[in-house]
Amino acid sequence: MTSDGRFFEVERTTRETSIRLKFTLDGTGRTDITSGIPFLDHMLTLFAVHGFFDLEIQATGDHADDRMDCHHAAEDLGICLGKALEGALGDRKGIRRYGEASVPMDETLAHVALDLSRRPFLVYHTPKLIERLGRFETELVPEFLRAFCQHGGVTLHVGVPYGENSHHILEAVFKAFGRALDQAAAPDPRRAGVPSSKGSL
Ligand SMILES: [Mn+2]
Repeated sequence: MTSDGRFFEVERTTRETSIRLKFTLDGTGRTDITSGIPFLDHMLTLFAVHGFFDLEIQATGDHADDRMDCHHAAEDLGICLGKALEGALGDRKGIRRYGEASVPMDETLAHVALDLSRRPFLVYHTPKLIERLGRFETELVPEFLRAFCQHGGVTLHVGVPYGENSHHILEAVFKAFGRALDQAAAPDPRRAGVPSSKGSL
């Protein structure tokens, strides 16, 4: 595995959104993100900075219309980030496969555990969130993450046992998500092949 080669670019256009996303697994946390949803830009920046990924996103679509919600953009951004992870990971040989992180943010604690298993699954438990942060509907976080898992081949568990402030809760989730993914995707020098007793992922 060459650590500087783990990069993938996705371009995806539908009648609902048009997205260009560049993802570097072994980056430095450099970001240039304009999704059209400022709160989601903030969350994806935290994900990249704390995971040491480079992430560029340009997204346009029906979410620019104030009469529409952000659902299509959130789901399609999850699809594109998942596809980019799948492409950047390649054959998944020699990686740690599992990652986990607990991240506090003031009164909140978020725990994320993930498996780069090619078994898409999302488990998501948080305290009740306020409906909206900016113009972003907080119920779209699991929609984004589910699409990411589906297209990235990831089992992802998000648990927030306690927390009060919705911004803090989601911020801790995205930081922990970045840290856990960084750990799982990192090379394990003891592992020559695919990290599975079955011999394939
Ligand atoms: Mn913040």
